[in-house]
Amino acid sequence: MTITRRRLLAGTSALPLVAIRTRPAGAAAIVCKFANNLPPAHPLNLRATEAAGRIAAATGGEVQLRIFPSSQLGSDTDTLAQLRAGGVEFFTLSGLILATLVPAASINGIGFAFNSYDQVWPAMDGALGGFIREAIAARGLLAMTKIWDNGFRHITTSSHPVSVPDDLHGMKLRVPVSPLWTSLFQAFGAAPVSINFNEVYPALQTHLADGEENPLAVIDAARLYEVQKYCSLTGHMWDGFWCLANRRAFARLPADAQTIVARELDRAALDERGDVAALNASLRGKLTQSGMVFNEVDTAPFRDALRRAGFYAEWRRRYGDAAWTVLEGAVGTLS
Ligand code: X2X
Repeated sequence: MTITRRRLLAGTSALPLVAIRTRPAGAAAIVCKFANNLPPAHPLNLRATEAAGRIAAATGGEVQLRIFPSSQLGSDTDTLAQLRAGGVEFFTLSGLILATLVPAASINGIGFAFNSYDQVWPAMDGALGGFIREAIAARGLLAMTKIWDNGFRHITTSSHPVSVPDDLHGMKLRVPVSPLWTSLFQAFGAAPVSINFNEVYPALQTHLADGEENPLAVIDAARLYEVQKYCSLTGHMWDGFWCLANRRAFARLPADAQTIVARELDRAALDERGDVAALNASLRGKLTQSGMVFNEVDTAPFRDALRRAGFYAEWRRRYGDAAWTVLEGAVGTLS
């Protein structure tokens, strides 16, 4: 590719000039792997790719983020281990899965805690998110300030719509690898099976699982509508991706590059939140055209089922009163 002078000017004119570094002649670029489990078409990958471009431009090419979508470097469980060991520098991971290492990080996934995004962002950008980020730091990982959106999760199945908790009874339901997810669906009487996302499509295709649950943006981007018929709008939890960095790798970046990387990843997170909100509002029509059958769900019987099963009491005990108070400060009294 030839870069003409015009292109060069067009490409850089939007950047604040103060942010541009020049790489010392001969200095090697620092290449960082940025891993995630989502398909390339998901807004998380589109916005991460944009951030990588801005970071390269603002560091004069010194810092290069290489994006690895679709669990190319391994399952979430494997990639978390690689992040800790330093083989992967950046990784966006659901707080609920991160909870296998940082138990507090699943707290936003308590069933029916959040009603809407109006509660989610003030909590996750405020006290609740701060509490979780401290717990993450205590386990040696660095979380960027802004959590990326996954979304409110809904249940899909190949067999029948879910309208009341009994519809889940005995259902082989794929859940991500996380104690909270297993506990939630056991409380409904389902038979949850823990499967990393990179194996979900074939697991549904072969009926290793008959159902799963995800936000509409994931159901669409991963083409789960090809192997699932019904989508029941339970919105049973809100889930987001912490943008995690290996602390030693991040500390090795030049100080001004650290500032640029953190700023641009947080900017990408905010852009991605906007994209996902728009998709969540529009995708029902597209997925219906692809053959999915949607139903609205009255969530009250589901909350009652959780209460009766002792779900809230159990998780309050597991997180501890201090954490539970921060959660209730954001969403009101639970249980
Ligand atoms: O594994 C999933 O279902 C996904 C893509 O939503 C998460 O990463 C939690």
